[in-house]
Amino acid sequence: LDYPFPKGFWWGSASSATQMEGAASLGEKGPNIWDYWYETEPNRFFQGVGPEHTSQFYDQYKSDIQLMKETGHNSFRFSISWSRLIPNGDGAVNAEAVQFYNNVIDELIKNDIEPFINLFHFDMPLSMQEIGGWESRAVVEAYVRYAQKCFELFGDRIKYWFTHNEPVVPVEGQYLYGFHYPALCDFKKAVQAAFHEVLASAKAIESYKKMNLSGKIGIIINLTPSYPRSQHPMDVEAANRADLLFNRSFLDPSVKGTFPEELIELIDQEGFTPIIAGGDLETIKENTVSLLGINYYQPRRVKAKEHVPNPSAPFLPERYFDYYEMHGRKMNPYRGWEIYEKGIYDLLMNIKNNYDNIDCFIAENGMGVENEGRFIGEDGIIEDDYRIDFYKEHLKWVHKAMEEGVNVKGYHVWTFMDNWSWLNAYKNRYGLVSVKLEDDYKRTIKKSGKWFKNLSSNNGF
Ligand code: BGP
Repeated sequence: LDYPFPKGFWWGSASSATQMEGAASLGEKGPNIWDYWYETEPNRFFQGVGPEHTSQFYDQYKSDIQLMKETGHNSFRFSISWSRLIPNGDGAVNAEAVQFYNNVIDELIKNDIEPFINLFHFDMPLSMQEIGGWESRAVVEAYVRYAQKCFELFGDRIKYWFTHNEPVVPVEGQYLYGFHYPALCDFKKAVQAAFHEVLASAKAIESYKKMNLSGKIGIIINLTPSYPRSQHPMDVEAANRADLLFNRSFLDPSVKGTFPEELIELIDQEGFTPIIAGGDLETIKENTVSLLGINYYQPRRVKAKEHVPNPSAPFLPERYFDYYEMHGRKMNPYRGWEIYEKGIYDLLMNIKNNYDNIDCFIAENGMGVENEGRFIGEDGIIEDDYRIDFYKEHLKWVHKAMEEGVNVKGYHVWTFMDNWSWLNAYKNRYGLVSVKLEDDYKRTIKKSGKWFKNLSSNNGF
């Protein structure tokens, strides 16, 4: 093996409830913002395919878990749907949901696949959004009760918990750029929502610790390393600001228990200081994560602003920097995101050097492809060599970071099987396993799924 990985390394994938369960209105399940948004605007992003029709894991979890085995999973991350478990967001628990998640957990364990549970993956219960979503303090408290319920119900078997997936994304989507309901554009609300997510995470960690269970609890953050166009101090400063706003806003409080001073100054100076209750900052300080999941897709290429921003335009992070298209950058030809493999190494080294070398793992990394059916070979399987190359090239850099001392515990791809995307339903496919919607959601392992099995069995490549 050119790239061996240590014994016990986690190989697997990540997923989320809304994107793969289907059964969105089954039984007592309450609506979340996606059910509602789809119902009211089915063609805004979703091309007429809604959460009801996501990959049917709810019905097929048993055979899907067999496919996880066949594709070499020794671990699997899924999220609990808050509105399935607690239909009103706060209060009574749905017994059918408890049964479902118990079944999934037990089936995974029976098949030697370690279940990793994430508590929040973009799917705010509608009743909670109606009282303000992450902007509202009451929702923080309801989330903590929901988290506690999950620890009580499943904490005997779950060793790895996560409070959020990509907490910056609901802030961007709901409060800045309009791609999650209610699609507002309000920087002040965005700051309050971000603060509440950080607080909710710390409070969930606090209640987990009080229960004296033996697992670890962490958070999953998407990191987009910011690269300046040049070493000119203004470009460097622009990249620093993008890093503060998009990465360090969650990374620092989650791992170090404090917000960066420079970020606080920036927010205060613009008049966006959030409401912070007495004791909140202490709660955040005392309840940092013991494991960090990192999602990596692409870097951020940043330059200093070239034009004075129009003061009457809505205030967005881009007030502080511009993006630029780096000459010669490598693009994913089948979707449009930049591919920069070394970014994964740079961000891991940053964790080692500036975040106490906390235990971490790659919690999502993957390549979306449009019209993937065009790559079906004669044997009827998708020959996704581009995806195998993508994984290999990233894993080489992960390996190098580990050789240099970063505590990386595993590598999870996005995702196990093709699933529904928040922005474009089934347009971009990511799975190790394909899902054919028009053929009763038929699953077929792709070439990358077979490759992943070898990767995991050999513990390297
Ligand atoms: C991450 C999310 C996932 C997933 C992925 C791919 O940010 O955690 O939920 O959707 O991105 O993105 P997309 O589906 O938009 O192509």
